[in-house]
Amino acid sequence: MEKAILVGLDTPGAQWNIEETMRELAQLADTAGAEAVAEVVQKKERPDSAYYVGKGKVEEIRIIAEETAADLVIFNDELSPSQIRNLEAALSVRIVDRTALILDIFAQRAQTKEGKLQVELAQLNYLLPRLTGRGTELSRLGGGIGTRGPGETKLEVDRRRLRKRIGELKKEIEEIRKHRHLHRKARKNIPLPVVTMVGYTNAGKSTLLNVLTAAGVLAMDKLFATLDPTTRRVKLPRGGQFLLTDTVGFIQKLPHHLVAAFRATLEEVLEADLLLHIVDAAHPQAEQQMIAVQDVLSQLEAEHLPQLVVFNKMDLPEAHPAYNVLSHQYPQHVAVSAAKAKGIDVLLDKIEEILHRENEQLDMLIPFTEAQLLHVIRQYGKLEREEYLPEGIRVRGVLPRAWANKIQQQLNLRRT
Ligand SMILES: Nc1nc2c(ncn2[C@@H]2O[C@H](COP(=O)(O)OP(=O)(O)OP(=O)(O)O)[C@@H](O)[C@H]2O)c(=O)[nH]1
Ligand SMILES: [Mg+2]
Repeated sequence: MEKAILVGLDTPGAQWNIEETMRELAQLADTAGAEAVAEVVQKKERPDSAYYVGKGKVEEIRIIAEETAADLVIFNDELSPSQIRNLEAALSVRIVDRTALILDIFAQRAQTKEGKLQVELAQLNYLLPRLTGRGTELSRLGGGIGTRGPGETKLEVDRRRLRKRIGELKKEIEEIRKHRHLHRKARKNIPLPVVTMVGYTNAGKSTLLNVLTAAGVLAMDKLFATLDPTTRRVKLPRGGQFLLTDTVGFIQKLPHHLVAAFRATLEEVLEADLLLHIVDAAHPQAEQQMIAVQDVLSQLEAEHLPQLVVFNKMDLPEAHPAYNVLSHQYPQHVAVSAAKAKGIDVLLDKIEEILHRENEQLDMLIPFTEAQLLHVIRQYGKLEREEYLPEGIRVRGVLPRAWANKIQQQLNLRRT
């Protein structure tokens, strides 16, 4: 394990309490494979533009680094290219900021081709303005890009090579997305409403998916255990079905390059009829975590989707005080313990109720090739009239909005 010194700023008006944010940084470091050997926190109005911490603190960190033989220093915010350069010169150890740390974890976790390409894209976009020509950064990525040498010319060559690779990555990611679109288009399935789980990392999303579907998704006490979305079918109490998607966890200060790179996948996932916002109610910063999740959702323009808040880990006594406060702020909620499979019936009832809540008047023309859609209307709503016209079947009736939306989406997909 590499030895790391963790450095954070205690700034006035910060959302998170400093102990908790440093604890999270230590967890991130641990997940990435580094052991925290020391922690340095400075109370400061705002980050120093040259060194992030004050000049005196830099010297303090240098001494600690020598004493502990640290391999790297990890900073709790994203650093500017010049801050990294200055700190590297002053400390002579590797400097890693919060963004690079999260990108590193994602790089280790990515399983699918698409996930790997997206992480690489985010890493290169992060790296591009930070190339110094002095040497260490590119080799950190390992593989593919070549070894470093000093010199301005070499730097220009590297920049050009990076830009070229970024272009290629974007193209490849777009190809995969197109392919998936075609695949979806070719599938002739009965459309089902989509429920997507979102939440802070480690909230219990994968555990809940496993309880509901026996999916066998990896769930563990690590940050970002899940990267690639998984979708499973779940049965509702009164016989209906929906698709449940587990997805990557969010975190405060999620690197914007990462959000940008994952945008395409996340947007598809968020074409949902309902979001389940899973909350670790036992976490001391549960409320701040909820705010961080809402923040990422608004970055993804998904804050308008209907949301059901699921307070999880209710088996733990620590969950009760937070629940007592937060449950009033989120009237639309349920309380569960995914680990103990408690409250699952209530959760499913609530999902069913929400999916059925709003009915829509239907008046649409269904092509003969999509006649299976009539079954959906019969099963979930009321088919009042069907009229066989030369160009298809004109149907009128009522259907819960969630299913009506899916039928509309399927018809649109056929037309593209
Ligand atoms: N006590 C308790 N622990 C839980 C509960 N649900 C999940 N956990 C634990 O919380 C940890 C994280 O669970 P995951 O299901 O991996 O969380 P996740 O939201 O999928 O996390 P990421 O994939 O990292 O975003 C695991 O150690 C679970 O065993 C619960 O209801 N009670
Ligand atoms: Mg997970």
